[in-house]
Amino acid sequence: MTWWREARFGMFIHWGLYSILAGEWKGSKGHAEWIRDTARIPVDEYEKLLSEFNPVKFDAKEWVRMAEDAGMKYIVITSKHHDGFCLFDSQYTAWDVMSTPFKRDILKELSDACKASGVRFSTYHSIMDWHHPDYLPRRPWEVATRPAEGANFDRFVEYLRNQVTEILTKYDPGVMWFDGEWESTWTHDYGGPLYELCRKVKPDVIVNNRVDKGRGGMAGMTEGEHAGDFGTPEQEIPATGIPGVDWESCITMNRNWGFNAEDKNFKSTTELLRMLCDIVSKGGNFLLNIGPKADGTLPQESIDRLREIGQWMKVNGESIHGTNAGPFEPFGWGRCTQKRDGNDTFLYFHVFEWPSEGPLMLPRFGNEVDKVEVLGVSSDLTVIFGPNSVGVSLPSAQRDPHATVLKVRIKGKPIVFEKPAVIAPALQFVNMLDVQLRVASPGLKIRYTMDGTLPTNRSREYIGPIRLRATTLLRAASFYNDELVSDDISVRFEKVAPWPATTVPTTAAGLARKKYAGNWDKLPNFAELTPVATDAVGTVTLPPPPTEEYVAYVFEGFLRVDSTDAYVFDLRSDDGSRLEIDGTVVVDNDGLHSSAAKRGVAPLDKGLHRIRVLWFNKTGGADLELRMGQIGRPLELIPGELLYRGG
Ligand code: H79
Repeated sequence: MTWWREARFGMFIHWGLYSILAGEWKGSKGHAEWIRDTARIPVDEYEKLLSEFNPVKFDAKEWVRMAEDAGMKYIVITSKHHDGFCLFDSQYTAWDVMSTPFKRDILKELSDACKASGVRFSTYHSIMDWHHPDYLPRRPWEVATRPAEGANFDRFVEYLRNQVTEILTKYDPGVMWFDGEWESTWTHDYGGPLYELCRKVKPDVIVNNRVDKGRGGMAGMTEGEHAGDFGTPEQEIPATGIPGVDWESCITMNRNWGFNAEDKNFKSTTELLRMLCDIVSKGGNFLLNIGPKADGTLPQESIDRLREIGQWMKVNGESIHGTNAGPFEPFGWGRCTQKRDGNDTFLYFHVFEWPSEGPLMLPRFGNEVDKVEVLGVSSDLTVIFGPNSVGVSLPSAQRDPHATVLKVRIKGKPIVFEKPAVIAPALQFVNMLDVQLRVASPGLKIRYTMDGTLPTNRSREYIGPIRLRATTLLRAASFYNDELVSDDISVRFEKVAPWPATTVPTTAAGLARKKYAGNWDKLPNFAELTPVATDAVGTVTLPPPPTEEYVAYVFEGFLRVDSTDAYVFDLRSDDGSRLEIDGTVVVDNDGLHSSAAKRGVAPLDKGLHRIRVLWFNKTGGADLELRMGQIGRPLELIPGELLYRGG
């Protein structure tokens, strides 16, 4: 991952037959790379585009030069998008660029041009394929005109794997960027092996998380045990980074991925550069998309922005390339990245907004400052040092309208005056609760109180988990050299009475399960519905595949707990679900979503408790998993021996 982490900035290229249509089909506008689906173009009509694809102005070296000049370290181009058309010379299909008048292997030309530059070549390859006869499912609107009879998905997977091998061996991509993995036909049993295949054919290739089924919606981060080397937020930037987790936000320059002649909603150069600073300050990569035109040139707006981005990067690129997430939370006025320099550290502050009056005050930190400079400006900087504080003034003429970069060299690793984080399994408990406090920064002491007062430098120092046995207001703050240097945190932990157990005259093992049919966007009111089937199951489980759609299940019975305590429940589902215990909602995970987990706590007396799990699926992937654990202990799937049906 080393080169990829250092790169921080890449170019996404969406190019294919759809670029010819430029977003319009028979007067219907607003489309792009999805046009065959969104404008419902029959496959035989779409195929006619083959004879029109002739991008005579395409110049691989020129594209790579534009990326390189913009400070981008890699390009990711669509080897194949959802329409199935291949921009490369594939021995496995004629639905490729060699069947067009152009007859030039675009991937080969770009891969070669990259080799002669500082830009790495990479490919985007769609799993979903609306052209291959064996791909399933069909688009809903063409089920009648393109019947699925005779289609064999396993044969499609073989085609996919053959092409992936072909791309890896012929074009040497640094990243294999999969997409279109969300349809129900693509499962973990295909995703895991496809990742393995990439690794086997090209051991150093980096594979995104859309190879498998672990992507959590558009937020893009991997959930559960799934393959993939990095998360893929799409059209969004996470609120915070996650230490040790690799991710890349892919974002369009206007509103569309593929070329749309009417889409003039381009983000400004300033906006794009600030997005870059924001992403890198959180430890991510920025994959900025362009949608070339059918003649092989880029929209002028994209050319202009790439050039302006490049001018900024030429001066300020060192604050991006090879840097890591900054040690501070985002500021109202800008962002911060950092780079190690031996035992010392460079902090790069990206200043978006200067104060209307007076110096810009940097966040307080504990390190000695070696040097402060402005990238691209040799003089005119005024620096005011106070106790653990640095103020900076720069005449407005010297400021960069996109982002001015202050490069600050400090001794050692950053000592950030951050408030402690609280780590606790729940806010409620029955017997006792162990609470941990943590700061990431070296050199800080945490002090805390349990009587509601603000911690002072005489309060108790945190050295290990605090065991609570009664309702407590815990307050804590960070101290440096015995001085209070952070805001304080204050959390109330409550000792609660357990819910009484019920008695049931007779019981049988397992849960009663009722099945309902319907088209819902959230859990319906089951009291008004009649089940279409009823059975009994050992645990909270859905029927084995094939995945059912437009369906809901309700599990009902009793849960046995063997000691009186607070219990944590983790309910994962795709789509929505809810857990009720003794008639109270403990976890609400309702709504249309891909696989996502939520937690809740229930204080329970030793004995039997009524349990109800409600779940529904509209379309696509489906799962349901209920874990529980005594507070402070690991969570496990609820075993059958703890579940009973009423007598
Ligand atoms: O290639 C570009 C788009 O054409 C493609 N990805 C980018 C990089 C793309 N296809 N579809 N979408 C983007 C949006 C689709 C979102 C959804 Fe889902 C698919 C909503 C429900 C299924 C995946 C699973 C995202 C949320 C849940």
